[in-house]
Amino acid sequence: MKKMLTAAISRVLSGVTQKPASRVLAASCKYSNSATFEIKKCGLYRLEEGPPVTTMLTREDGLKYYKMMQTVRRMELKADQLYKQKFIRGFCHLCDGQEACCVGLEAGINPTDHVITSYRAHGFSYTRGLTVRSILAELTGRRGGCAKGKGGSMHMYAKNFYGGNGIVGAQGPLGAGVALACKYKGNNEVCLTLYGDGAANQGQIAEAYNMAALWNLPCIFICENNRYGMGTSVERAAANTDYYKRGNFIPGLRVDGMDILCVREATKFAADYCRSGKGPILMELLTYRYHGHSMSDPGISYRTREEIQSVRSKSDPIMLLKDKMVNNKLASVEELKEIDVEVRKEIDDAAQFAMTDPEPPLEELGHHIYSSNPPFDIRGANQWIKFQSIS
Ligand SMILES: Cc1ncc(C[n+]2csc(CCOP(=O)(O)OP(=O)(O)O)c2C)c(N)n1
Ligand SMILES: [Mg+2]
Repeated sequence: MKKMLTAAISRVLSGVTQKPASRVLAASCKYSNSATFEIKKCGLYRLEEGPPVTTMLTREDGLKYYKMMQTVRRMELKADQLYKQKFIRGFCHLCDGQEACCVGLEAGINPTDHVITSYRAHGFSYTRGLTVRSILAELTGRRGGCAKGKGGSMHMYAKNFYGGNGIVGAQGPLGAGVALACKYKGNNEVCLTLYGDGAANQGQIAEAYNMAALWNLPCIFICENNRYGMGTSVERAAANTDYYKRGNFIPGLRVDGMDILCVREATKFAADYCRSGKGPILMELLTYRYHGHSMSDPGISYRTREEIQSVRSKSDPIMLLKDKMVNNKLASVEELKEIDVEVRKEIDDAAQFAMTDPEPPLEELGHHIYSSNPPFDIRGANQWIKFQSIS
């Protein structure tokens, strides 16, 4: 009897400790297909109604968002490492901490809609469809990079993604222009025009608001308020830190930019608003960057380590989604860990490619200046150096 009992206990224990694939499969039957969540109410400006305060998350979408956010996080951490190893040179602005913004915005629009952003563009490049490989190879200036190694950190482009813009605020008028094209073509598409809290103080942003409102353009202006423009806090830079009200005549939403579900719902609301022909709308996403402004900024001279730590421990976007999914049986901790392992492998493979792919040959320096044009000569650093521009 005692022997039988011992054997039974050991069977049970071995089932707990070893975890073959069949067990994971059996466990998946215990998952819920979806769950409903209460989300934070958005601040509203010139709007009677805002996005819903409850939303449904399917297990499938939850797993997809988790993997995408984790990929962006790991890709940025790898970029940090490659930069320190001098594989990446020049400017490099990382977006870890802000993952719920790029992933949540993409979840609220269609791939046929349009996105334009600032130099903090790696996450958007990925969510708009570029591979990690082509992004990291662009950072290291290699041939297989998404801009053939000639754009670098700030100049990545994809279908319906217009970069990657190094001049603070310059993408504001361009985004309004893309929205004008949507309206002109009557295709019911919208343009997400992103800028930072620092850029929000620029004149050209106000000019873009004005034209977009005058012409009723389907433009969603999105201020990613990560609390700092370089080393200057929003309180020191802006007379009015309610960025969602700064469109004056344009309605606005203030959104919890650390909660992917809030971002998704607000984006759907804003896109519906634009598609119904009401003109532009503004969203302020409250978020935070863990890294300094760029790789040359350690990011701790104008803010405390405690502040960064407190955001990490209380409102990390990946942790928030993970908790929601696990507490509502949409996924298990083990399953999410398996995703982490997969993501790490993808990033490591991509980094290997980015370090070993050759640089583009010098003769190609002048190529692709225009997307379609007959070849023409261009001057190099002096009049005797000539390159060819070939589209
Ligand atoms: C027209 C112009 N002015 C100044 C700069 C230098 N600059 C680069 S980033 C930056 C701060 C922008 O901060 P914010 O808009 O909050 O974006 P974040 O970096 O926080 O994403 C400044 C002043 C620039 N690139 N372009
Ligand atoms: Mg900022």
